[in-house]
Amino acid sequence: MTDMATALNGLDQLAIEVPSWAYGNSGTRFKVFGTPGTPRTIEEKIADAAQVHKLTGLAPAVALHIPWDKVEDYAALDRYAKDLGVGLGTVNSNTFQDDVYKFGSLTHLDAKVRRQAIDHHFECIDVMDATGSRDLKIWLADGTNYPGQGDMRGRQDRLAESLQEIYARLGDNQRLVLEYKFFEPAFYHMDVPDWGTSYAQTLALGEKALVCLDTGHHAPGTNIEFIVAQLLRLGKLGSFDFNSRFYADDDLIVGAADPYQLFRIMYEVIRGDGLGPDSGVALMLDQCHNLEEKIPGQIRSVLNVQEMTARALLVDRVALAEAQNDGDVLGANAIFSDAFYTDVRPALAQWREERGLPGDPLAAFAASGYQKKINDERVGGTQAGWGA
Ligand code: PSV
Ligand code: MN
Ligand code: MN
Repeated sequence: MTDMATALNGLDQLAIEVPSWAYGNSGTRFKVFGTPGTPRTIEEKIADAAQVHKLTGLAPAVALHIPWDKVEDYAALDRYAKDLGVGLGTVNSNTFQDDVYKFGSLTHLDAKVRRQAIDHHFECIDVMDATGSRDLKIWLADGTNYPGQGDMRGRQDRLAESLQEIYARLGDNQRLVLEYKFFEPAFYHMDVPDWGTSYAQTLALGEKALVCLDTGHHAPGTNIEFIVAQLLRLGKLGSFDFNSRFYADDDLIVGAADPYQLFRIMYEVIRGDGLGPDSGVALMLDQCHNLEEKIPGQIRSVLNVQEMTARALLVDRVALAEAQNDGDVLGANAIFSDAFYTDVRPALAQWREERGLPGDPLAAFAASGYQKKINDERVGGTQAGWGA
C-alpha cells in the first residue's frame, strides 16, 4: 500500500463545490418539512455554505441555480461570497418549472419555446460573466411519457441546434456541461438519458462542451466507475454531481449508500488525472437534506468524499499493475480492497489539525453556536426551498 503521508499529500488537490439548494428546505411530493434557521435568501445560503468550508477546508465554491438564486447584482454577490471565504461556482440553468416547457425546452417543436429556453441560458451566461464562474450546467427535463408521443430523432436534432446557439455564446474561459439522467420526470424516454448521448452532443459542439455525471442518474447496477474511466480517456468528463441513491434520484448524502462505489469512482478519477483544479473536472454535490440538518449534512458529505479519496490514494498502483500483468486475480483484488478497508479517519483528523482546521468538523460545528444563532435570527420571511 502507498504510505499514508504520501497518499494524504494528494488531498490538497481536493475541492468540492456545494449546491446552494442543499441549504434550503426540500422534500418529496408528499411533504416538505420546514426547519428552524433555514435560509431565506441566497446570501443566507452562501453564509451557511461558508461554514462548511471554514470547518473542513474542502468546499471553496457554491453553485447557483437560476432563477432560484436570482439577484440584481451578481458581481456584488460574488464579492459578498469572497468576503465569507468562498467563491461562486457553476451556474445551473432551469427549464423545468415553467408551464411553457410542458412538452420540452431546448427540444420543443415550437421555435418560440426553444427561443425562450435558449435565452434563459444566455441569461445564465450573463450571470457567469458577472461572477467569473467557469461552468454552465444544463440538465433538461425534456422527454416523453409514451411511445409515439414525440419524434425522438427530431428532438435530438433540435437539441443539437439549440445547444449550438448556447455554445456559441460562451466566452473563451467558459464551458458548458451537459448532464444526463435515464428517467424522471419523463418516463418513456429522456432526451439526454445517458453518457453516450451527452458525449455525442457535446462532441459535436466542441472542446468547451463536456459531460456532467450525476451519480444518482443511472440504472441500478450500472458500473459508474467504468463511465468515469471512459469519459476521462476521451477527455470529455467535465464535472460530477455527487450524491447517493438507494432507489431512484434520491439525492442523499454522497457515500452514505455505497462507500465502496465512491471509492471506486475516486480511484478512476485519480487514475485518469481528474483530481485537482487543473484537471478540468469539477467535483460538485447535488443533494437535498429532507430530514437531517442541512449544514451538518453538507459537512458529512464533503468529509465522505475526502475519506474515499484518501483511501483511493492509498492504492499502490505499481503493485496493482504488476499483479494485473501477472494475471493474479486475487492478488490484484486484494491490493485494491486493502486500500478500501483502511481506516483513514485518525490520519485525516491529524491532516486537518496540521492545517489549522478542527480535527472533528461536525463536533466543531455543534460547539460553534452557529445553528442556534441562525435559528434565532432567521425568523419571518419565507424560507428558501428546492425551487425557491
Ligand atoms: C434533477 O434530477 C436534478 O437533480 C438534476 O440532477 C440537476 O442537476 C439538479 O436537479 C439541479 O437542477
Ligand atoms: Mn444533478
Ligand atoms: Mn438529479
